[in-house]
Amino acid sequence: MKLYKTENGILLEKEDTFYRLHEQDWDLVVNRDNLFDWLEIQIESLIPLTFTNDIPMPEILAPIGSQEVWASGVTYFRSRTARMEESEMAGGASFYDKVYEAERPELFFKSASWRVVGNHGTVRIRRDSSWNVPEPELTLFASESGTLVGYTIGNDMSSRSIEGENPLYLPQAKSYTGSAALGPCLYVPEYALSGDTVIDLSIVREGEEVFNGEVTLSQMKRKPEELLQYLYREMSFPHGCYLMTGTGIIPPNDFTLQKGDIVHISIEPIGTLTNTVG
Ligand code: DO4
Ligand code: MG
Repeated sequence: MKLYKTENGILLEKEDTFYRLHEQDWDLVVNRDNLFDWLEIQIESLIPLTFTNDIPMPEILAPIGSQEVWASGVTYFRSRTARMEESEMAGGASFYDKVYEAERPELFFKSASWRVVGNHGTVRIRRDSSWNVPEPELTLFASESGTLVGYTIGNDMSSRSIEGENPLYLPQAKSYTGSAALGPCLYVPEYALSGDTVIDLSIVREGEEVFNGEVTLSQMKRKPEELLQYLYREMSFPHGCYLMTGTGIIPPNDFTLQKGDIVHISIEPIGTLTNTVG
């Protein structure tokens, strides 16, 4: 099942049919350990909606209320190698190698909810950054107790030039206006996503695809539960929390995003997150 936050309230989609939930407070709806079962019960008393030209589907917003967005780093071999290359001159290479092998993962704060961009929103590259990429990431949603209850698609927009200059600049490379996108929905499955789930990234410039890459979840070194366990160790999240799980797709080193590029990130059961670089 999929939950959409829209300009006209919270919609539930099951098998291509949409319903409007009775409960319309996003934080109350999503923050429950048994979210899938609760939605199954809700649907029994909901009326199917029909969208037409006269009554179109309302605009979809980022699937977030009061939740924070955190992110994981260097969870794929490809990410480890790319970071080692970009920070070689700064002497930062060994940090990335070590964190890839270490028991403790890299976790960092990515965004407050109000700064998150939704599907079809505009993401940004920093004006003081010369080398920029989108990072397509499976994004977990966990309830207050740390239970994984759903997924969305995340774009961890990043400055490789700033991060590569000095690893201590990571917060500036990762967190700025327009650097975090989530959507299109919160996907709430009965069972966890399997390792053969594919993440696909396509970057389109002036109508031409300039980069395409894909990776499967099985290539991630860490388990989602392991990342959440570390995140929740010494931190409380009263409304639940989103956690991006790191990127396994990084364009070649001579690639940088340009204004006007369109970034599509698809994860089959969840959908596609599309953002324009502004
Ligand atoms: O170590 C820096 C950030 C890594 C990251 O964002 C990723 O691997 O996705
Ligand atoms: Mg990332």
